[in-house]
Amino acid sequence: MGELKKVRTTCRSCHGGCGVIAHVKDGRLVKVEGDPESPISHGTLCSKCLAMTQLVYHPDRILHPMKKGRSGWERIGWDEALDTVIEKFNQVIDEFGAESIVIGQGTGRDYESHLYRFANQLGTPNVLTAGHMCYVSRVGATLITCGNLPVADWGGRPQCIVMWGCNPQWTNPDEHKGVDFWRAYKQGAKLIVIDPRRGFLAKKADLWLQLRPGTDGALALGFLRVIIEEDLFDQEFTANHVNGWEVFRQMVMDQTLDRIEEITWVNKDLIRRAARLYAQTKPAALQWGVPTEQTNNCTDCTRLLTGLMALTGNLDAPGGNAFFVPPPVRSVSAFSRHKDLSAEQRQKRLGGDQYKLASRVAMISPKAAWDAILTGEPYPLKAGLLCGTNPVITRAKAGEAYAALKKLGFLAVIDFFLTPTAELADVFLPAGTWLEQNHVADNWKRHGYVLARQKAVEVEECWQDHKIFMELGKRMGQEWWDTVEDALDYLLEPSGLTWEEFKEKGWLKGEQKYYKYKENGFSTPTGKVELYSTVLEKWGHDPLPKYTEVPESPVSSPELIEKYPYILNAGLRTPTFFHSANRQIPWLREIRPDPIVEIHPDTAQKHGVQDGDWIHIESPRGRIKQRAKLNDGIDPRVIVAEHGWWFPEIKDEGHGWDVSNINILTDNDPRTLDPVMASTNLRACLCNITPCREQ
Ligand SMILES: Nc1nc2c(c(=O)[nH]1)N[C@H]1C(S)=C(S)[C@@H](COP(=O)(O)OP(=O)(O)OC[C@H]3O[C@@H](n4cnc5c(=O)[nH]c(N)nc54)[C@H](O)[C@@H]3O)O[C@H]1N2
Ligand SMILES: Nc1nc2c(c(=O)[nH]1)N[C@H]1C(S)=C(S)[C@@H](COP(=O)(O)OP(=O)(O)OC[C@H]3O[C@@H](n4cnc5c(=O)[nH]c(N)nc54)[C@H](O)[C@@H]3O)O[C@H]1N2
Ligand code: SF4
Ligand SMILES: [Mo]
Repeated sequence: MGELKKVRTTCRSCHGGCGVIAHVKDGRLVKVEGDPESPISHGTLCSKCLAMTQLVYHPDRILHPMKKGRSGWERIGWDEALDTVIEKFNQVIDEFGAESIVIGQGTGRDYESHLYRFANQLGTPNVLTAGHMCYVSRVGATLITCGNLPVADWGGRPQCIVMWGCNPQWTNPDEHKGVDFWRAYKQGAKLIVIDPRRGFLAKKADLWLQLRPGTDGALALGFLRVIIEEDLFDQEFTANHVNGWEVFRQMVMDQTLDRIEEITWVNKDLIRRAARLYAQTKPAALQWGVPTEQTNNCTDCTRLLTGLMALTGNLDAPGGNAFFVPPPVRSVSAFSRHKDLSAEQRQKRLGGDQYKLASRVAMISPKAAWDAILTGEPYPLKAGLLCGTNPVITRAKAGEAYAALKKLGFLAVIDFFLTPTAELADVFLPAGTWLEQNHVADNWKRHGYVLARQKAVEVEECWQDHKIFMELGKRMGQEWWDTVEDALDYLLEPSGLTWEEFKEKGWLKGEQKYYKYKENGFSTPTGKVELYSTVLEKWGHDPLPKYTEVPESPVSSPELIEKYPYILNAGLRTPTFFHSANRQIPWLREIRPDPIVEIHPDTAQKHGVQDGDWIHIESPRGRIKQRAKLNDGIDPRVIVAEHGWWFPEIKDEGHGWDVSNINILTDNDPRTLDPVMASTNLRACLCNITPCREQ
């Protein structure tokens, strides 16, 4: 019997951060448990992490590099795999230029520092992430508005919490985990929930505003109207720290609550009560969720919500929305060497002229990538490397994503499993999970912490992503370090700690200070909160935020209503799955075996649908099927569907990618995207439902 070893590390089965004690016996992970000393999770863990023993040793997991030959996938060694990628990349660079290579990742996974460093040294401006519709969009819009991302300060004891399209009990998004919100709530804070669906928090809320999906920008204008009209705003703050206060105030006063009620479906008296409660309770924290970004209103909505924090004096206030001070380590952007990308290459960024904010935060929209592959315009993409992303399932208009990736001349994918996206690749590189890596975790977040993630186990030939980027880069003559740990020493250098010292310590926290603007102003061109944006004005866009009607809605597309009478709200997270991941993990799949679409009982009755029936959901882009669950907590005009579905148990190449994949139905037409960020309308398009004949 081997000895039991306990390794303190940090989870990353979602955006990560929870402290874990990994139990290892004979080099094998046998169990994970929560670390009670973690400042992020205080000993709690969720089902995704608890099932890691099943993911790490899953029989379908790919444990060695592979290349696609005539008769399918063939096992190869790392040398051959890396050389194949490099050879192809060099060929494309010689013939077409480095910009014809696309490097991509999905949601935040703690390796963007390495991915961007690789891409920048390669010389390609074309990095594809999920950031256009998630988080980076929030960071980009707040950078130009108030210089940094304001994060709900749960530790500062907010007395009022506005949960604006966020469900942290299930999603534990980004910075702080749901447990910190919960602690703040339990201390007696008032709760306002803004959500089209009556979920766990809406049931607990003092006020629940059940808005029409996608109309958050209009509702924010309604809040602002009440706060300004009733003089509930912080006069000192607006007089001294807001750029364009007078024009902004006038624009808001031009809105009427009757009109806002009509747009949002929220009763105007309820808007008034909620705005008063938020503005009159100090301090108050507003937690925004990703649905506010997955619209054509992404940038403006984020700016309006920032306006609410600013007007009520909650910006950088304890218990409000703070700018957390990072610990002294190198930032992702310092590590990434964005300077290495020449101005000439930067100018070639796909869609850069059009989506200026996306370009400023160094990424492209998926639509621009698919167009370049499918049409060769403005120039062709010829090769790609995708790490930890499954665009065939997770990007809008999945049929187009599939066609483009299938056509791409050469594709390498880094993942654990042969997903529908990985099946389209020429080379597969097997990644190590977070239990198989050393890293300074959470360094991309803005909560003021970095956390030690240390290797607990090694599994066959799998490499941690960071190492893959380093080894590819070194073979292309790029500047890297000998080992992953050497690179971590560099990341940690400003703290005076080495990786070995840091991993013993476990975590570092920046020294928090509030109201920094009182000394230094805000990091914007005017030093003020730019509710009137000088940056957007320079780019030729409206400097004032506004609400623009959702492009496919009962209001903007009356011609579609007869055929597609319902609003499809696609992408509700569920606790056990992370986007397209985990469908093959027995413990997790057992909890939620089928893709679920929620419909109101009245709507179900109209279509002769019973709870549990399979139904077809159809939009102008296509048709899929999911299993109906009746829910009277949604509006009868709204359909709420899960995203991320494919079926690993279907053993052909497609793994059922087009059976229940809700993104077959969503759209990416440029006319429907956010004009500066290219955000996609994932949470509001039109659809119809019909019962499936075959159940
Ligand atoms: N309709 C609709 N679509 C959506 C959304 C929605 O709300 N509605 N949400 C969107 C949002 S917010 C996001 S962020 C995107 C996410 O989009 P993606 O990031 O593309 O989605 P995932 O399914 O999380 O990632 C896919 C792959 O990463 C692999 N993976 C996990 N961890 C690692 C790792 O450490 N290394 C490597 N190499 N691979 C790893 C998994 O096995 C999985 O196959 O989806 C978006 N899609
Ligand atoms: N278990 C699990 N956790 C995850 C993920 C996952 O796939 N699974 N994904 C991760 C990722 S990448 C992200 S971005 C985060 C997102 O996490 P959150 O920001 O919490 O986003 P969601 O859970 O998609 O939606 C939050 C709430 O918004 C409501 N909502 C839907 N449409 C609208 C709308 O138009 N307006 C408003 N105001 N509310 C709306 C939903 O009903 C839901 O209750 O979660 C992360 N955590
Ligand atoms: S919430 Fe995220 S970081 Fe925490 S245990 Fe679950 S998957 Fe891991
Ligand atoms: Mo996301």
